[in-house]
Amino acid sequence: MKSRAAVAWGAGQPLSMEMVDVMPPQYGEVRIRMIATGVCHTDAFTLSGDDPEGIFPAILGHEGGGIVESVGEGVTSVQVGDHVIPLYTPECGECKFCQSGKTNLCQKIRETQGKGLMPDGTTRFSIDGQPIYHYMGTSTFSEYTVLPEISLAKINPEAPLEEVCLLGCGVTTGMGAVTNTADVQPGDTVAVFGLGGIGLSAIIGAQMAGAGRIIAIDINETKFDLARKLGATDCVNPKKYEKPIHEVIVDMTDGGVDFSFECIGNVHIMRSALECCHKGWGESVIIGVAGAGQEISTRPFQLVTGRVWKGSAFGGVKGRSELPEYVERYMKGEFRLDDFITHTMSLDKINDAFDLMHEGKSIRTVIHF
Ligand code: NAD
Ligand code: AHE
Ligand code: ZN
Ligand code: ZN
Repeated sequence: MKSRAAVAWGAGQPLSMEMVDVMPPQYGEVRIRMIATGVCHTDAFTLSGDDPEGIFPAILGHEGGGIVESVGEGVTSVQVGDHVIPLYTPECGECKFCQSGKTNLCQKIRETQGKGLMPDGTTRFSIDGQPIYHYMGTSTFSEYTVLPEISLAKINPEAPLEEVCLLGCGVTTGMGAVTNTADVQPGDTVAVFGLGGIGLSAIIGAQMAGAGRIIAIDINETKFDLARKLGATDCVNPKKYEKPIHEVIVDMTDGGVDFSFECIGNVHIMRSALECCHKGWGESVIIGVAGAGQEISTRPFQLVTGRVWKGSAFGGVKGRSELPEYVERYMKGEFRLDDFITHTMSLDKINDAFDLMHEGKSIRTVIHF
């Protein structure tokens, strides 16, 4: 079938609206009609050329919500009409990683997914016979996309896909990092570096966990109002201080925070986030994604003296078994998503969504199909 899609032809180029051929789903695959998709900083990261796994031409997008249009042979867990959230972290239930119970990082299809291909090593997208690659196994910037069955979370059909699409990445990542990767306890002091969709969701998670103090850090002060609304107790702009930001936070907190979260993707801030943690027990969680060739560093003494450095992907959430519950919690009103949706637009305007992100004017733009 034909599908409208925003194609990334090459690094650093704007996306281009195209009519793409989308093949029917093959064995174990599902074709879905996208209803809405968020635009995450990781899409911009890959488009910029900084992603070592970036492959072009590709259809980006990984924060979607859609409806099953057709299913391939052997598919048993979803049927036509089901409402689903695409998962860039699938859950097969069978691989060593799934079986371990210790991680959400299912590896069943990771190799082909990283090469922009379906598990059988081919792509379902083409234009005039030229293959177009998948992205993160999801490619949500297309009206129709094909995914492996294990990459779909079936959710409550009552949930508005135009909002819960944000649970496909940003909001789940931030909230999950606080409750799964870290274990924030009532009364803890938390620092969140970067107040985009991820950092603000980490603030929601910290507030829900009962953190006593939530320090929100960003160089763009327009983010502070929403951070406060979601539970931040202190908002700090590092540019307003002579001292390095980690020293500012240590001074504010009688020796450092219990937990910090890096939600930017800047290796220098990752170091600050670690070094603002309390000696003996403070834990820092890296969520931000850094470009090819970049590395983190610190004095090993920071770790010798009890600070812990961790990372988190998709908030440690197991997509098929746990994400539907996040949707239910949203439906019960435990947290809001509309605060995050600063802009909505149609797919043909998607380059504006990237501009708004780079200009620091949006939290999330949601594309409606
Ligand atoms: P965003 O662009 O919406 O937000 C980033 C924020 O960081 C902005 O508010 C910006 O002003 C702020 N910032 C930039 N430089 C700063 C600095 N030097 N000091 C303080 N603040 C600074 O991005 P997002 O969509 O929230 O994503 C954040 C990061 O998380 C990205 O690196 C993204 O790729 C990554 N990410 C990781 C996962 C995961 O599973 N690990 C999931 C989603 C996103
Ligand atoms: N491809 C990059 C890494 C990108 C990355 O870390 N992705 C996160 C999700 S970001 C969502 O917005 C992730 O889940 N990583 C785990 C994985 O298996 O990709 C690189 O550096 O090669
Ligand atoms: Zn994302
Ligand atoms: Zn698995």
